Amino acid sequence: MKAPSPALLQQFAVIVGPQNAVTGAAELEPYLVEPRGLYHGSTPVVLRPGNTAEVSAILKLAQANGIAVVPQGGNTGMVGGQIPDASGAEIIVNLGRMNRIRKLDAESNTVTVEAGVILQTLQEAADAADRLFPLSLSAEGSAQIGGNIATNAGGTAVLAYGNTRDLVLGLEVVLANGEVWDGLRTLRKDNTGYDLKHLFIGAEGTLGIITGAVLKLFPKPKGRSVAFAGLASPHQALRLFGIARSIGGPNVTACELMSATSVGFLYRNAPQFRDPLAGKHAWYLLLEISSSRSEEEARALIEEIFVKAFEDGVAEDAVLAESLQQSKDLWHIRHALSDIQKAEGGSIKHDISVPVASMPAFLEEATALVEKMVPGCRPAAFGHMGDGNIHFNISQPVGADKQAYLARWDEMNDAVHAIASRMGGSISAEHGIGALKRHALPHVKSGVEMGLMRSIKGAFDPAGILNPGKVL
Ligand code: FAD
Ligand code: 2HG
Ligand code: ZN
Repeated sequence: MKAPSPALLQQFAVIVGPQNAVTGAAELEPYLVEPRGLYHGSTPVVLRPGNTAEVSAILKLAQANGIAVVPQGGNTGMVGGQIPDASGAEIIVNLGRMNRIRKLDAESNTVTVEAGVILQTLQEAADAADRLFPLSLSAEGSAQIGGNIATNAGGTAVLAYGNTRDLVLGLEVVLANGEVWDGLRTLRKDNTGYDLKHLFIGAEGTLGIITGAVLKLFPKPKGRSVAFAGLASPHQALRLFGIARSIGGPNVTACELMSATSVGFLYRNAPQFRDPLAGKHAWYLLLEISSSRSEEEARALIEEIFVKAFEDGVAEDAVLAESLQQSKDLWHIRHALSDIQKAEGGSIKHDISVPVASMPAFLEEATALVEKMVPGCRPAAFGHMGDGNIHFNISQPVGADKQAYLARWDEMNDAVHAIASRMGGSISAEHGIGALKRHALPHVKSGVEMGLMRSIKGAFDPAGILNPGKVL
């Protein structure tokens, strides 16, 4: 697509006000690189609109002039969807200034927000109203709710509350031609024609710019208990999860698996973290139990789970948090695992899901395969075991050349994805397709599915200005 002329850039700047049109090279830089450092884009301008009308005016002008627009939230996406290409022609629309919580209705258990509200801010607002907004992920201090919706983010509470898609009641979206769709409905039941919001959820900014949302709130649990267990294998982790589910049922609100290598990276590179267990174990499981009644009930359930786990020889050791601070510390270990991998050099990442019961077989087979492909590589898997979603990330061999190792990304991805696919799994459980996995999409979707997706894209964005080169 063509680059905007200086005169057109001026017109875009007038819409948001010159102070909200970022142009200097140093000021642009934070908008142009993403967390993995895999993509580094270029843009003439980042526009930071303050309201829906401004977003509408930007898209109207962009479509009329054939200018590509990359929507961006907190820039924490893992597949490069929020980064423009290297041409320097694409403009970024960052939603960060649209950060108002418009209405929190505790009685109806709904909250209406602008897209740029930071996830953690929303969690805190719900908490202050004695409610829970359950979406939780390690990047919650920066990720925006619009980005969460655009990626249908998963995170650590999917087991109990579902993906972001399950938390959305209504949306406000600016279409490619600048038209505003006001779908900010608060209803829990509404079977009136196609449910359009679901097309925008997970579309990664390719069908419209989300400017507002109505989200579900939940009763705040009265008690929470967190345990950190050491285990011999993913098979034992699966058995522990089974025990937890049979005793705790819907009270099991998180089940996160971590390999010894993944937590070892943390203790080695960030000494402020301490291993909560005395001995060494091959795998670790963080289990969270919530109770709508009391701390005592949550504690009693988790104790019952571990009595059974030790009786059955499933867990080798475990610590149960004795205080809120200890619970936070255990969670902190889990949340730090993604970032710390950078300290160990190049990491080739996977975000796969398989049926939960296939997780041990997947890990065994995939580990053997990558160790054969790159002798000395270090699988450092961790993830959302309760959802069958593992981040099967492989760090480079110690002392290897980082770029030479990363050059094997596609080859390793293809091999690992083939195993997941054979097991009926997905190559992107929660991070999306973006730019990173675009080439792989036609291999995991049928011709019928690709055709339908292209038709939808053509109907919503006939000029192809919205996030070109992403997803499709
Ligand atoms: P961005 O990164 O800015 O954008 C992501 C995509 O959404 C892009 O395609 C962009 O074009 C589009 N987009 C953004 N805002 C809008 C909008 N308003 N309208 C339309 N399109 C838009 N993800 C998980 O699912 N689960 C996890 O557990 C998880 N943990 C993470 C941990 C770390 C340390 C990091 C760095 C990332 C993690 N992620 C996780 C990935 C990321 O945080 C999520 O994808 C998040 O939902 C992205 O939100 P964002 O605001 O940063 O979006
Ligand atoms: C998490 O679960 C994120 O922490 C990040 O989804 C995963 O770094 C990763 O691959
Ligand atoms: Zn994750």
